[in-house]
Amino acid sequence: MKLELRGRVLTLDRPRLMGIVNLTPDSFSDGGRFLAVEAALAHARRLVEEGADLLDLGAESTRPGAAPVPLEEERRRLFPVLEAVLALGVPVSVDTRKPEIAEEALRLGAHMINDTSGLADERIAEVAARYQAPLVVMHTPHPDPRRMMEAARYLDVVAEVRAFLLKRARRAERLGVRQVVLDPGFGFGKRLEHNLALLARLAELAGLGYPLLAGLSRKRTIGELTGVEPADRRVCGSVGAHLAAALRGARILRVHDVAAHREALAVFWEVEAWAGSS
Ligand code: HH2
Repeated sequence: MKLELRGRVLTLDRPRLMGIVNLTPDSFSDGGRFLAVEAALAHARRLVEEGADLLDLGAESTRPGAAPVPLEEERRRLFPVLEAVLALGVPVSVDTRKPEIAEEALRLGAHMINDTSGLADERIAEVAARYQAPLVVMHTPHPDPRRMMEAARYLDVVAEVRAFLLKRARRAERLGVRQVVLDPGFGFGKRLEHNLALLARLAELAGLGYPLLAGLSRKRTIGELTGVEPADRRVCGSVGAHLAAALRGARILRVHDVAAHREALAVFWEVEAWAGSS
């Protein structure tokens, strides 16, 4: 399997690391630190040096309870950094729910759109299709972060997420999207037991035949399982979760701590390769 990033190709025969560059003043783990373009660029550069295969730039926080960011504000936060980061030469994904932002980002040269709304506004798929960019289709039970935890009610979370993703992926394809990437949306309208069920049964989503992205980096679930409160100290727990995800077929891991994941994967994937060849 491979990811076709508008002329660039990322093979997915092993797990790849998507480094997170947050441009939000209210992100739960590194809010406010990367506001200035220079600081954001330095952060992106460091993630690339540490071994990120692609970067994910987001200017609107989507954590539970977050208020929407107006279009102009998202534009102001995102585009100066995007232009600078594109010059680093690694593929860049843009984390946005707005078709207008997606369109402008792709026009500037971004390689992929990461829509955490689960295709709430279908125009984003039309935009991705027009620019032949892959689109991440992520599950959320409610596109508004202020409402999504109220919607954290499932009979069988894995079956429901699977059905949702399949339906939205097919819709995106009908709208012309060339490549869809699926993501269960860990933490998006999901409590600990939901996240654990999804992680344990991730192979059922990997089996759908689309590249699978997993993002558990520093999330509340990691804090709940490890007892580590400050989000930026949840590195080991995040690595543990992502190795479990990789073992079940996730091939893009969305992470804050690239160096730690790179090291862990170097060992983990070597063992997997040996197991596969012996
Ligand atoms: N999680 C977050 C944001 N974007 N995109 C995908 N595809 N999958 C995810 O799990 C995901 C995502 C939330 O994490 P973070 O960016 O660190 O925080 P914030 O939303 O506060 O910026």
